[in-house]
Amino acid sequence: MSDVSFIIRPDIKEALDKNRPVLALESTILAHGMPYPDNLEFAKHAENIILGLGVLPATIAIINGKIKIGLTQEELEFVCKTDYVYKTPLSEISARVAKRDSGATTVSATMHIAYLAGIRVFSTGGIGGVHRNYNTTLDVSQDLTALSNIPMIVVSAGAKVVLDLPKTLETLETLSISVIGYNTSEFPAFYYRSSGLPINNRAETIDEIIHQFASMRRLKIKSAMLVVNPIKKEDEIPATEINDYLDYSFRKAEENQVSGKDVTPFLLKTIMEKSGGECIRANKALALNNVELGSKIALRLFNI
Ligand code: PSU
Ligand code: MN
Repeated sequence: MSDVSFIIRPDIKEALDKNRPVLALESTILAHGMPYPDNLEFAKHAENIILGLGVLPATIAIINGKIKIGLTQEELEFVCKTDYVYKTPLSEISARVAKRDSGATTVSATMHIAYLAGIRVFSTGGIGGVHRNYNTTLDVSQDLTALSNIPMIVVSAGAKVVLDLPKTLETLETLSISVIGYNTSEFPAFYYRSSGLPINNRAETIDEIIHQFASMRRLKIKSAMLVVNPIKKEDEIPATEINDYLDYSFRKAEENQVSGKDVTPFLLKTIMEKSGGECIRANKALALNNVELGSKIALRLFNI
């Protein structure tokens, strides 16, 4: 075998060796989920929140074929500014490495790399899931299959609202993924708190999350624990407003014949433009909220 390029920033390596808390972060949300400079502002704000809580942020990306765990400031800027950074799901990590390309890792790819490095907690914005036009496209995100066989804690504000949320929730169940509502009994709808879809496992405290995860590990359950953390009330956008933006974005996607892995970034971009920046603000706010919860989970996890 030739080289497996896998570079952990030295401070993160040391923290993992000494069993200190580390929180994984993805890079697709930066390269393909938000425009520049919002993405860079968000990335810096997220890292500051995590560091402030005494946890090390480990953003994961592929830079010129090297898998990086923990980016330098320059690398972070590169990922946020450069338009030839490929959106990279788990199935495409090997292609990016072999071709010496740069790639922004999605939830599925980030989970795989983080787990390999010994990181147990990961915060994102919203996971991918079953797309609304599933019946004709069979489009289901690799995030769901990754969640079904990588045993770590993933914190998200539910699945992105551009998806079919009832089908996504059903599929999470089919794939044996434990969904825990953090102070909620409903699956959150990304930009707003309440989807109307009940979930029956609610945790009031971080301790409850830790205990359930510890029990999953003892039972050798291979799937992830998906902690769903609704956007804060003051940051949410009403469902009616979002539905208008969604109708417009779906129409635009059809007109432009957008397909495959371009669908999610296209829809998010169109919604963000149509809402005049309101959805960017909400997306940042929900992702920062997840980063805060993920850090607190990481702190407790490394203390048990
Ligand atoms: N959360 C966000 N914005 C994003 C994403 C998540 O707030 O852009 C990304 C994640 O990387 C996720 C991906 O894995 O969208 C899902 O893409 P797809 O539907 O093509 O699997
Ligand atoms: Mn897809």
